[in-house]
Amino acid sequence: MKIKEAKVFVCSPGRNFVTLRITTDEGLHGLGDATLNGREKAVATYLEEYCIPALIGKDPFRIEDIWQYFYRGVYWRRGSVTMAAISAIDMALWDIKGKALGVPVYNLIGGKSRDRILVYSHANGKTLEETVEEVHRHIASGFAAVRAQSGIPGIARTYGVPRDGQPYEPAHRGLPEETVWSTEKYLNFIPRLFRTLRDACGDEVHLLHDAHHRCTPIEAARLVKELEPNHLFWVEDAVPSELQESFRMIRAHSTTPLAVGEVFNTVYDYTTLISEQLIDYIRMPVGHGGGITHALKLAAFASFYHVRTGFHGATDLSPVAMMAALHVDTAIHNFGIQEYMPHQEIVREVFTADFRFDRGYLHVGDSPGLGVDFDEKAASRFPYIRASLPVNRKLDGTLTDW
Ligand code: GCO
Ligand code: MG
Repeated sequence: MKIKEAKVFVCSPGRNFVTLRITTDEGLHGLGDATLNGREKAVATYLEEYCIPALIGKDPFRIEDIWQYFYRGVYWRRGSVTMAAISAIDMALWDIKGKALGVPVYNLIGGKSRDRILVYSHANGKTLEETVEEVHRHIASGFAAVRAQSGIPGIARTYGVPRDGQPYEPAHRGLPEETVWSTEKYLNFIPRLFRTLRDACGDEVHLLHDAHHRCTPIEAARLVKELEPNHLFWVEDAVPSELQESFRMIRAHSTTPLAVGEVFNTVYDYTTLISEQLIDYIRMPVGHGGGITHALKLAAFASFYHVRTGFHGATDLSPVAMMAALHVDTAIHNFGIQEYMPHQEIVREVFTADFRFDRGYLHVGDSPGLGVDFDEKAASRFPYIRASLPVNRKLDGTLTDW
């Protein structure tokens, strides 16, 4: 079998998605997600200009070799654009192999290690009271694990809390909006929120929180220490994590479990964090970190250090990436939890994915390949719209992490 054609589609059913479709001379096709929120066209061009011409004629079964060809063979390795492109190619090849052999991808990568996949949902409110109410609502609708984000008194808008009538994930049309941030106000409020939540919701439910890269190492240490009595499942991205060594200080102060890495894209972003057991969960998106092939290697490396997975699953990844993550979640031994935000209804006009939600867990279907379809005609009704994530400034106007 040979790769005959590969095509990139950039569509915007509610938000932008970049989809790669690889077709073989035997008429099989595979799908990959190449969406990089706010930088969609960079990955689309990378694929069209540099990868697709080199893919034509290759044997789609040689997944590892093709991965190395686009990683090692390009010289300029790593980086979010390159790795998102490689991820899309990799997912599409696993999809093709599964379809060619008539098996779901999880059966190509070790088979089922579990029957169902624990997921966490996103609850948020503008105030403490609203957030508590929302967490209750999520528990009542069946979730066993809930991430809580809240508006902060004294700050107009914050990460994770949508404006009325808008879908949660903030990628707004055009250039970035500017928001204002105060870590001092945040740190004064969040421990109170989680004390209230734990009292109101009891001990059973898993509570999670995303600090979204906003603390300094010592601020992060204070945060996780003050949250410790409320037994969170994890605190995510406590600091901007380019400097892995920051976690030595954070770790020394608390037993609150730590999750890191939704902006990472290779194993090398994690070497210190994992080998020194400075974190508990890896967040690298399967769709940004070299696809299924590299996610399996990262998970294997993490497993030797008792670190588990908690792959990114926000709605800025398409259902193709979601399915790829679910197959990995199903097969690996050191799975921890999967982030799950249902896509807007309109996304289902373009993508259909073979999984179902049942009482806090996702169940992946047994369709051959990844179990996801893409409707090219429907996609053409939703043309690309430039969109950007916000830019964040401190109260005095200094640019800070969003
Ligand atoms: C999460 C993430 C997302 C990111 C988004 C950026 O934990 O789900 O922090 O909400 O902000 O993926 O595009
Ligand atoms: Mg996050």
